[in-house]
Amino acid sequence: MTKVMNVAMIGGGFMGKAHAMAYASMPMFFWPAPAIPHRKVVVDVTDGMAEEARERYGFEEASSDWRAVVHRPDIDVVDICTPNNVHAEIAIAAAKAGKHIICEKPLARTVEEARAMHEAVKAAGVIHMVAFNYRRTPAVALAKKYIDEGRIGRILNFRGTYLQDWSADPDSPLSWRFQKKIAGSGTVGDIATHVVDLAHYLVGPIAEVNAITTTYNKTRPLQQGGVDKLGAAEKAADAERGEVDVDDEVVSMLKFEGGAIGSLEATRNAYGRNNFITLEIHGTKGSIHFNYERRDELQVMFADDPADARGFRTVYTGPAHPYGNGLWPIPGLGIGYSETKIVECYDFFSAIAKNRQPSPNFEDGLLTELVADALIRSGETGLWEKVG
Ligand code: SOE
Repeated sequence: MTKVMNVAMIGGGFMGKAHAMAYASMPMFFWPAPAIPHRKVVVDVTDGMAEEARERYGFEEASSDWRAVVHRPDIDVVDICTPNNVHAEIAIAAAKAGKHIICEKPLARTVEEARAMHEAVKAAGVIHMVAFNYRRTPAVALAKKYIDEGRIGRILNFRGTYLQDWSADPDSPLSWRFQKKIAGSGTVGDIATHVVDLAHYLVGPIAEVNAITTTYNKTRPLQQGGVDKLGAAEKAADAERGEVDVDDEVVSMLKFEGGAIGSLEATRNAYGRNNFITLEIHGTKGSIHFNYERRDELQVMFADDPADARGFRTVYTGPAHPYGNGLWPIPGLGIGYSETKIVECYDFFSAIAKNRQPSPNFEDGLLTELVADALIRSGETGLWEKVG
């Protein structure tokens, strides 16, 4: 019999939906499953919200008291899907209670919080993961495989973008994502960290950054209710406005510890771009290009192809590629956001089953936080800033 593990999920918003769906689906894709995640308790801010999340996401119980829930002896895994301001407090309590932890990104608001979280999970000896899900796109994992096999040679250059437009309208509401005390930073923590995680995964640690950060919309309409609706939020041009005290956009040059150079751009103000995560990597033997909006595909160019066939080819990921044994049996059937979360769930429970830390874990999350901190510092000083 496959082991059943009880999950307490804290937060029933967008990420709660994504994680609950992955708990239900993971064993349907990856069989034999490393464990059956049982949706035991969902926690939200009020009893009413928790009960709604329970009914909707298929949990057995609902609660509005995360402190009581993380201490329950029947809980094996604590899943943190809350805004960033409570990641540290919940993770540290869950670690002390001996629970395995998966935490939404970014790991924390600050380096200090991330460090404390890392110390807590190390001391507790639990399994820990940060939910940077885009690594789990099969095409990105295939890029990693080609790089590890040396098929594009030594990496010279990395170009990464993450462009969205859900906050381009100055009258979209002041959600928690625009408030430093809750989010820690703006675009830097929210989406540039995804690019940093991908850069660390594919190329290696970033050593120095030289960034420009800017805030286009210094005020936004105050939001009614706490639920973050992102692009679906209603505009309220006439409402009272509050201050935005985080960055809207970051553009940076990068130096990697291994000698590669590169760049990163992230914004939520790029009209026409939705979830435009692109990666281009040039090596001494070839190049790789990925665009999340065409996420079934990896573009790859091998420099030793015959002269009359040189150029980028398109590989459609499928059974021959990473995670292909669990996902769909024919290339091109369609990889979606859900699949990245299902794969993430599979890797997390596999790590628990093997008692081996997955990647990215809290140590990787701390390294990403150190880069985010350097980006913010560099945005203020206008200078190259070292990571760490
Ligand atoms: C908003 O920019 C957001 O929801 C991010 O917080 C997620 O991490 C990203 O994957 C989708 O966009």
